[in-house]
Amino acid sequence: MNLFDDLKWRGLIGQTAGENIEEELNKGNLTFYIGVDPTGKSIHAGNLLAIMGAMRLSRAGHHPIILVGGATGMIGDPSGKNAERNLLDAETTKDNASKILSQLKKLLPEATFVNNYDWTSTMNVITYLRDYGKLLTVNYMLAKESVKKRIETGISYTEFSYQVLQALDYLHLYKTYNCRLQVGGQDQWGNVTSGFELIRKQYGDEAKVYCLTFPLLLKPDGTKFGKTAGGAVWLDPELTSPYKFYQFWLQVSDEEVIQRLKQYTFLSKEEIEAIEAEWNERRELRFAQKRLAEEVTKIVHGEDGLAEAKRITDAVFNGDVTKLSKKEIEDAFKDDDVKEISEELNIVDLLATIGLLPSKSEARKMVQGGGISVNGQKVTDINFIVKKSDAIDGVYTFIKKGKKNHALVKHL
Ligand code: 629
Repeated sequence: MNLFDDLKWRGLIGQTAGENIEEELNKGNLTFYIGVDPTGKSIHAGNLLAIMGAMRLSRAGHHPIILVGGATGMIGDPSGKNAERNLLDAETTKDNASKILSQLKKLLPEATFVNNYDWTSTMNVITYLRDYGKLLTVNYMLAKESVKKRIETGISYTEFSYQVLQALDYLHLYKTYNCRLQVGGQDQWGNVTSGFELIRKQYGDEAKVYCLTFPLLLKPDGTKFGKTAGGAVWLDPELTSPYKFYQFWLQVSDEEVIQRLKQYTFLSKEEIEAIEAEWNERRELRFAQKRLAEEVTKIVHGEDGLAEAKRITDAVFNGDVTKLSKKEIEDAFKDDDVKEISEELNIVDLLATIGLLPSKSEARKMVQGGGISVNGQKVTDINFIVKKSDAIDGVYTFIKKGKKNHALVKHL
């Protein structure tokens, strides 16, 4: 399948600009770019879609430039935001930029990396206003979604100008690298086309430049994909452990899973169709979710990260958490509520105290019925004392109720 049809099949073609973009994409050999602002310490699952879009273009024979927005990160993109952003200082931006850069280098080692601070910080204000400001009208800029929706509530001149900086980047990369395509998520459409406009104002309509955005699909309930109760799903293993990352993909709903396989893996149409067929035989086995989680975790955390995620998953859901270290347990349960206790209780009192069972009598029944295990050992004696000295690393006791429910007790 050619690149354009593949992107279309995956639902990754949002909006496009430029004549015959389909042909150009299928031909290969275009230099293109995507920008990321260092407004946070890490890329997250939401951004990953567009980054993987860039990886797809690269694999199809185009040449990626990754721009880190050292300058734009200090201004603040109003796209997709309802209110003015807080300004980040130079040091935070720089620190974020180096972290994001090393993540991107792992995903796209073949790319050329640039930072717009290099050409933006040295630009003279007279040049900015005379040479470039004249090429974009305020009327054009006001018509952008990112600006329009802030007209009532207000937008600073700073954020209003953001699109000009991004446009200047595209122009700069066009001149310097013959970069002729900018890609980004759907929210970037306004900024991406400002650059397209600026290049064509300067070089005429013959300039063969293009824009492509990837649609950001929402979850069935209308909320953004890539967030959990604990917040965003980050690529940085310090912020979201490979185990939690893997779990996030494992929990994708049946409604969405095939779509996410198309968007977030490099599996072919044939492979995805085969997965879908197998999954459809017994959806409750979550075969498609498992393949999705494996593929994305491997892309982001490598084989080692995937192995770690699977080992912890196995210990938590099927086996024995005593095989895990204190750090792995803390990692695995970081966003869950860990029940803290300061006294040694018998199993029945403990189960009721931490709320794993609604009452002592139900707790007693459950223990006697063989439904409870403590640190991987079945406990049927209702007088069993859960001791701190028996805890994993002297801190954690893992209690399992039936097959699916569990609680982690932290001894104070
Ligand atoms: C200068 C800065 C450029 C080109 C792009 C940029 C960054 C851009 C932006 N992008 C988002 C970000 O950095 O803000 N103005 O968080 C984010 N992007 C990935 C996708 C996105 C977008 O990194 O494009 O749509 C999220 O999926 O929001 O010359």
